[in-house]
Amino acid sequence: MTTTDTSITVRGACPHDCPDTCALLTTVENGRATKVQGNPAHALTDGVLCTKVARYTERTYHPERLLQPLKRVGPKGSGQFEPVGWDEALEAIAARLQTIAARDPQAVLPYSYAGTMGLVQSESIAARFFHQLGASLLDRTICASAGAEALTQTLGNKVGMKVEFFAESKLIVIWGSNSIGSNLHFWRIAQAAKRNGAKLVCIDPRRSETAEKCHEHIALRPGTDAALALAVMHELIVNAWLDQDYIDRYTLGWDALKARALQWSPERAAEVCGVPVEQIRQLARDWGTTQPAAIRLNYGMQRVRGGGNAVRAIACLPALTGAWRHRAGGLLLSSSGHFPVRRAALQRPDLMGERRPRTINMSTIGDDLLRPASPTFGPQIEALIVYNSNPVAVAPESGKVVQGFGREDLFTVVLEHFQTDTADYADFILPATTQLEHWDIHTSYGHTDVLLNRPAIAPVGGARTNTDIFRALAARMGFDDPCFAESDESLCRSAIGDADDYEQLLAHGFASLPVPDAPFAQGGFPTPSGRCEFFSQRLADQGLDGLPDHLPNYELATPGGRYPLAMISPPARNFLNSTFVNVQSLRDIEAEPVLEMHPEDAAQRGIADGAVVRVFNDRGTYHCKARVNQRARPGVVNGLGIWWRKLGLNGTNVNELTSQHLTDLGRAPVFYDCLVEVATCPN
Ligand SMILES: Nc1nc2c(c(=O)[nH]1)N[C@H]1C(S)=C(S)[C@@H](COP(=O)(O)OP(=O)(O)OC[C@H]3O[C@@H](n4cnc5c(=O)[nH]c(N)nc54)[C@H](O)[C@@H]3O)O[C@H]1N2
Ligand SMILES: Nc1nc2c(c(=O)[nH]1)N[C@H]1C(S)=C(S)[C@@H](COP(=O)(O)OP(=O)(O)OC[C@H]3O[C@@H](n4cnc5c(=O)[nH]c(N)nc54)[C@H](O)[C@@H]3O)O[C@H]1N2
Ligand code: SF4
Ligand SMILES: [Mo]
Repeated sequence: MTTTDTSITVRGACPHDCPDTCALLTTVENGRATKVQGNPAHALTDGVLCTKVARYTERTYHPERLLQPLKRVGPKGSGQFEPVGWDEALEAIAARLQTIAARDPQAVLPYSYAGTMGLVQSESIAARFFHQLGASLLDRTICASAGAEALTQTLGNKVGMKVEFFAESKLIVIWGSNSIGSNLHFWRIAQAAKRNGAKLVCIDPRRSETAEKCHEHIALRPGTDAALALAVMHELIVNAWLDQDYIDRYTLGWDALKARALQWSPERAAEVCGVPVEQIRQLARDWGTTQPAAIRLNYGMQRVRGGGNAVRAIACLPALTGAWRHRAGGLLLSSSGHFPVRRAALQRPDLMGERRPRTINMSTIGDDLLRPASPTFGPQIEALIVYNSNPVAVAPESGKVVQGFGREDLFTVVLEHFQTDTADYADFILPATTQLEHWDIHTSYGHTDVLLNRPAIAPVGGARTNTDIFRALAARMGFDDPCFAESDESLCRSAIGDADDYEQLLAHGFASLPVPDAPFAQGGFPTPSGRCEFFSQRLADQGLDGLPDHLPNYELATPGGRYPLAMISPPARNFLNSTFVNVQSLRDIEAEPVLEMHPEDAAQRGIADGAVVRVFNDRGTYHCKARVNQRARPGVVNGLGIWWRKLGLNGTNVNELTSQHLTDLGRAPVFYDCLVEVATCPN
């Protein structure tokens, strides 16, 4: 913290679900935050923030910020509330939870995700609270679990290249990621590489902001990445572009993978992927003949049925050419496995004692809220405590989600900054602090630095930290274990590393993990075999295919089918999932919910650019504006997300159309495996 005569500057960390985890500097004048900037001392942030967080004060002091607890007064979902005191709200919530828990605590379900990525304000006191109660456990699958499981089965953990070394790569393949929109600081590194002569290739069905700035764009059909990766392997084999020494020493299952890859000629893959065969050959030639070569894989490509297998196939490519030998070679999907987080100390699963509560998958919350009690399911869900998430907007098949949240007999508490689509369905809404108002500690999934977030300002209005709210509830429920009294600063101190590291965080705001420059130059993968596992015995033991393969999407267009268009719904650049949709200046940039369509698909349906259209399938209907342009490839429409339903054109968003199917690995949702039809909308 630095002080001048008129203002102080406080070091923090961006809390959002973004791989960049930027270091923040907040200027505070007379107790009010006046500016949020990137910290120039943190190399990866380099003083630069995205447009969203550069406007953080607008969000923090938003006129609609929740400032006091609210109690429902109208019918469920009507959004009618009246203010109540904290004591009244906490008493009522504790009493209701106690009544339900007396029958079966598993009827209570926490629902949270990454509204904040902070280790303290996400799963620390909250997790302790639900563990002590014996509530159902939540499988947090909504974003990354297919890729995470796939990476773990192949490389051994969520580990990979250090992001800064992409600057030295000669070939960068950006695979299933719109870096400019969702990983801005990586894009800055890729630009540095480009200036040094690197070739950039983007693999994405959408001609994204990133794709149009790369040397090559491979606009494949959604869900066909494994076929592409296998065909690249085919070419590496037939052209002898392999590092056989690396394969022999540091990999497992090459003979079997080789046999599989030889079934995937570029011609066969071209047919499946819907791209020119020469583009596949060129990708293989680039990958096979350039060093150092690196893949920036991201989660966008794993939101389909075969997402896990696709990540497995792609994660094999660096080992085949020995790319890992160089610090600027290899692959990065997530770096989160590098961080030695003391999760058990933070979350205290031991508080469950002998109890083994059931686990509910957050990605099927629609179906699960509508499920009656049964011997296989257990008790009906009677209470839901939502924090750091907006499931009514972000979970798949919203029709079901809304129906579930609309159950008059369901008791719902939502901890929030704003009255989101989810908060509309609450019985009680509790106002939570933002990152400028609380302590936290942050790891990252896009780099290998730890960051400390200090509060810059006092809580706005009557807001309280998530931790404080769960501490207060614990006290009212009679949970007297001393762990419920632990302070946020103490939690920050004990979350990662040792005391010296924490002193450095206090002094500088960030610290780098001691990760080797080229972690797998000589193998040493954290798998059971210590090798890069092309073949996974662990998967085979579960009765699954031990080798990666192409699994076609659940929803594949067929000639004459009712829903001929594949819809993907990647994020709009100026929103972060559903966060920021209510910030006027950012919503003004996005203007309105849009569906990008290729001119041929639009012409066939008589749809003009700018027309309001109806996007529909058997699950529901979504109205938005058509943007007819070349960002969409033929046969694929891009419904940019994730709008608040109530700020959309007909009170729905893209998730009205998505399904609750799950991925091959990791039980994740398949947001981008979704067929629709589009028609003009009679006004
Ligand atoms: N501005 C902004 N930044 C964000 C987010 C946000 O909402 N807005 N969200 C954050 C979160 S939660 C996450 S998980 C990360 C996600 O970060 P990324 O994984 O980089 O995700 P996206 O930017 O969504 O990019 C996904 C890209 O994948 C493409 N895609 C869709 N289907 C396929 C496919 O089958 N194959 C291939 N190859 N590509 C496909 C989409 O068109 C899109 O351009 O971004 C984070 N950063
Ligand atoms: N169709 C479609 N659906 C998708 C995706 C997609 O690409 N397409 N992406 C998916 C992905 S990758 C993800 S990660 C999920 C994201 O799903 P969520 O994690 O639910 O993300 P957000 O929509 O950003 O909602 C986070 C909420 O947490 C609140 N919040 C932030 N900080 C705090 C805090 O400190 N305390 C409390 N109490 N609340 C806080 C914010 O105000 C915000 O309303 O959505 C998924 N849904
Ligand atoms: S959202 Fe991402 S790019 Fe924007 S400030 Fe946060 S970490 Fe940085
Ligand atoms: Mo995500």
